[in-house]
Amino acid sequence: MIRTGHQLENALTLKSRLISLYEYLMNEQDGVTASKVKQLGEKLEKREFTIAFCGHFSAGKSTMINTVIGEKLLPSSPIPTSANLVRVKSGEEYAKVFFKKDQPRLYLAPYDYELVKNFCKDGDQIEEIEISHNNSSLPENAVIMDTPGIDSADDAHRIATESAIHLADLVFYVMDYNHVQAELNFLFTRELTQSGKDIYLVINQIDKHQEEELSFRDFKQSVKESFASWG
Ligand SMILES: Nc1nc2c(ncn2[C@@H]2O[C@H](COP(=O)(O)OP(=O)(O)O)[C@@H](O)[C@H]2O)c(=O)[nH]1
Ligand SMILES: [Mg+2]
Repeated sequence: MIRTGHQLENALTLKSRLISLYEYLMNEQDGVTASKVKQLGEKLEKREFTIAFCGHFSAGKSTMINTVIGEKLLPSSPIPTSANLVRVKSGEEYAKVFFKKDQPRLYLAPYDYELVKNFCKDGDQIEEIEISHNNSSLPENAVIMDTPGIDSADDAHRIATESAIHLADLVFYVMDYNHVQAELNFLFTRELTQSGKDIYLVINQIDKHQEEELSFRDFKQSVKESFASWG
């Protein structure tokens, strides 16, 4: 990649804006938003490009991410799990686990992959997991986020505002073929679109389509119309 003088200037301007914003928010005693701004600054520093996968439990997010990475790093299960936030990136091999109450723990390779996979499913005690993998097909500086499953309007709002979505450059919203027209999907998509996110809708588990029940053309048309009717 070639960085032009223009891009460099933009990054510097952005950095100084983030610093001013951070100072302003701290003065206003809004530590929560300030810490999000700080995370954005760190992301800018590392030149990270982040892709978030969001969606209902069992839509197939983790399976899809494993396919992209080229390895079964994340647990995928037919039983809906209250998973936590998992960040996957390429680099030296380690896993870092952030607990809700305890200090974070770092697992250096060779570590117990099954243990870390189980941590990924523990949404009660664990806040976030960072997995760095040296054999992934992810480009350097790219980060993939697997977000907790959405199961209610409250979840949709929480994931959109409280999780790490502010760090996402791109959002893939994954839906199961059989649940595309759920109200939750429209709510979440609208909330993210209104906050200015680039969001791509992914209809997964397309093998469930039965052409004799409904033609693919009609299916596609009705999905387009429904999303359009929600703006
Ligand atoms: N039929 C079908 N099943 C899938 C597909 N993708 C994933 N699954 C299954 O759906 C279940 C949930 O997948 P998972 O990746 O854990 O979903 P997540 O909760 O969104 O992360 C698992 O049993 C997967 O094997 C697909 O394209 N077609
Ligand atoms: Mg999952």
